[in-house]
Amino acid sequence: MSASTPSYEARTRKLRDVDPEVFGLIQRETERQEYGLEMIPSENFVSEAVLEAMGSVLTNKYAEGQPGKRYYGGCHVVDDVENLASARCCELFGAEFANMQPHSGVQANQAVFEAFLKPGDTFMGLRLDQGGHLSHGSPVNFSGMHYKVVGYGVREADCLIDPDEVLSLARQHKPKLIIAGASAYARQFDWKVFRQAADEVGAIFLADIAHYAGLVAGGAYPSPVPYADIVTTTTHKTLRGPRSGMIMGRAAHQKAINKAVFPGLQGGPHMHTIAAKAVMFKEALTPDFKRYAQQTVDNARALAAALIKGGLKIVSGGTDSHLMLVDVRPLGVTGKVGEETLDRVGITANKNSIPFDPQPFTICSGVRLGTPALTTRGMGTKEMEQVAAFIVEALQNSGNDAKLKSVTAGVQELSRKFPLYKHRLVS
Ligand code: DSN
Repeated sequence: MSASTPSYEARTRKLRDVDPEVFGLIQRETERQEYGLEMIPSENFVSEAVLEAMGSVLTNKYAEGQPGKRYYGGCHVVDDVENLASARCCELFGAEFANMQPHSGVQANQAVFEAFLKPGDTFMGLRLDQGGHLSHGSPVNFSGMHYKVVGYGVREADCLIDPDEVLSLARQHKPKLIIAGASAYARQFDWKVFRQAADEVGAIFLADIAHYAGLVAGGAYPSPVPYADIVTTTTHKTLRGPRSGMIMGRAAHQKAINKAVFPGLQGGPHMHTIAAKAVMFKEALTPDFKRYAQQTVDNARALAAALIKGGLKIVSGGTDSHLMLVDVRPLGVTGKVGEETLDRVGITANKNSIPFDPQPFTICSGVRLGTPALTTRGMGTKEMEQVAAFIVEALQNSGNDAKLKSVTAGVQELSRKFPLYKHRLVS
């Protein structure tokens, strides 16, 4: 086949020529990201190098199995890719082994259940309505459907996890697995308490650090690696990598985890994504990333303080991480109206239940905010005060179009000062 065959010609055309519709949609989304303020704490902006790895020819390769033990030929290059990613992961987190293959955080968690539990077994996790994650026992998720869930919560007085409750529930129910981790908990987990609870009842201790992974990597949040049997995480939140998952842990569990991921749950690993994870680890191993992690936390603290000054309430009174749960009721709105109002001014956030929320899940009394994406753009504590002022002004004027328009102009002006990508806004 020569370079002039129709097949070669068709295969090598640019996206904009092949599919102007999809090209246009990607353009629109690039502009939305570039000219708005992204404050969903589970979102971030990957580097152009990570994007490049994700868009590489590695997507063409099947590689079921483990490096060196594949079910396909031609895997010598992708073996090196996967080994490199795993080695960098272990170096970054100090883990004894790493499995790079889970396609997502939920699939990483599912593999842990498959490796250590049988359907009907009991496990403990933070309740979804108190900040936990879907895969930690929600009745509409595999974890809540196939296993017996014992949920722990936060104290009503200070909205902090109560170590005594964790220990006493473990003693009472003797779970096989205890999960520590959250989607909307701004404070530090005391990993030692979960280790103690697991040791007392012979349970596996799983730390799901999907939200905190980048902060842990950068030394801005305590690491569970010395305490947990297994650590799972997504790779696209504070860790700032491709949309995916991974598992780390103690060497004694490596075989069970590898088997649960493949052939237990998945087929071929996404080698282009694993390459992007390798790039992400390389970036996260730099002093620059350490600064990023600390700045993300500093920014969150500055934002929380400024929002409190503006009349809002922060669940648990503040944050030790990249996120905060804002009780928006003092400004006379619900979480739903809060999310919609912020969307209108170009600030992207999500409504979220607060602990002991009187509102249903569809309305909520809170909005969850985070600083990972804005910090990636280069914003600091000074900008956080400005962002807080936009948020307060928007929420105070949710029905006032003229005011919202002027906040939108401010949001766009600020975003333009912190350009996101150099090679992505091609028109
Ligand atoms: N959906 C993610 C979040 O936003 O926190 C958790 O998986």
